[in-house]
Amino acid sequence: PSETGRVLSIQSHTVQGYVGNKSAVFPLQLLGYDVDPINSVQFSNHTGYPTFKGQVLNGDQLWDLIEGLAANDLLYYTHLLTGYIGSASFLSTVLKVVNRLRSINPNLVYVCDPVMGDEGKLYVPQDLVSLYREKVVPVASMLTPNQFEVELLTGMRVTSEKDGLEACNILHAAGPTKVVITSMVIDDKLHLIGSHQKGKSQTPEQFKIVVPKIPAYFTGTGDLMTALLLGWSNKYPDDLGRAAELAVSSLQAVLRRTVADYEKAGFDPQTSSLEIRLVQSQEDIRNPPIEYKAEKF
Ligand code: ATP
Ligand code: PLP
Ligand code: PXL
Repeated sequence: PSETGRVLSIQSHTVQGYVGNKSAVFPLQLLGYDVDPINSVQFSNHTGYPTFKGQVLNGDQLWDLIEGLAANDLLYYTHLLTGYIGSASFLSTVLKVVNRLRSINPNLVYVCDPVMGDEGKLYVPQDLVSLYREKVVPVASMLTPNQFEVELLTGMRVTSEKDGLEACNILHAAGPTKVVITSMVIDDKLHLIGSHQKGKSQTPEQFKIVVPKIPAYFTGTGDLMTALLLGWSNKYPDDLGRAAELAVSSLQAVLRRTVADYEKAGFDPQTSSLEIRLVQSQEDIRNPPIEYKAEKF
């Protein structure tokens, strides 16, 4: 594995529980990265709980932090990572951040999880969809949509592996050289589809990883997955399949531990959304035994 880097991670912060930066910063640090978090919100807990309290950072406040870093020559980053973003104005400022970071490091890798919804339901304002499609996708280096998000970005229905591969090709043509559809449900199993276009007008290298669906509902797993994909794909820049095997194997180990720990404590893991057991899973993050293999198309 090669060099690590310095990551600017613009994501949610929750006081309790693991979503957004709480789910991404620690794993990236374990993999050896310097991670500088900007908290796009600070909430008591994630929004899936009955209530939450807290504050939202606006675009001007984000830009203020960037100016502060710039004034001290602290804007050199190898990677920018973004996840859930709640408003078009904040996302527009993120676009300004991408340009600013690339003016300092033209090789900046922008890893974007275009969080918009899941299972046919949008949980961001509608005006974010066209902004992601028209402005964000073209500047992203790696994109990690789920099945629903890939449909929103390409305008096509994506229900089979073949659709997924075609959607990846459409997204490559729009910008990102690496695309990972983090989950598609096919026959009750979860399929991850990965695609790496190594050169302009080259045929992408494509693969899938199939995992069984665990009968429980987790929050923050998408954020963890994107962080792990950033971490491993930078260590294996020419082998996205290998990077995805490592990320998936870590993630599944975390999820198994999470379910086991809830059961030990006497909770039924099917009754509510589970907080992932991140701190307890350090070894599975640093050194994941590969249990799930990438199958080439
Ligand atoms: P996004 O953050 O873009 O909305 P997403 O919807 O894919 O991403 P999740 O559904 O949280 O995010 O899934 C992230 C990863 O976690 C996937 O690769 C999936 O395989 C894994 N995962 C999530 N839930 C389960 C589950 N119940 N059983 C097995 N794996 C799961
Ligand atoms: N539900 C709501 C209301 C959200 O805001 C988010 C944010 O991303 C999610 C679910 C998704 O969580 P995950 O990243 O685990 O898919
Ligand atoms: O990506 C998950 C996420 C991020 N940020 C906030 C959330 C959630 C999931 O519920 O509530 C604030």
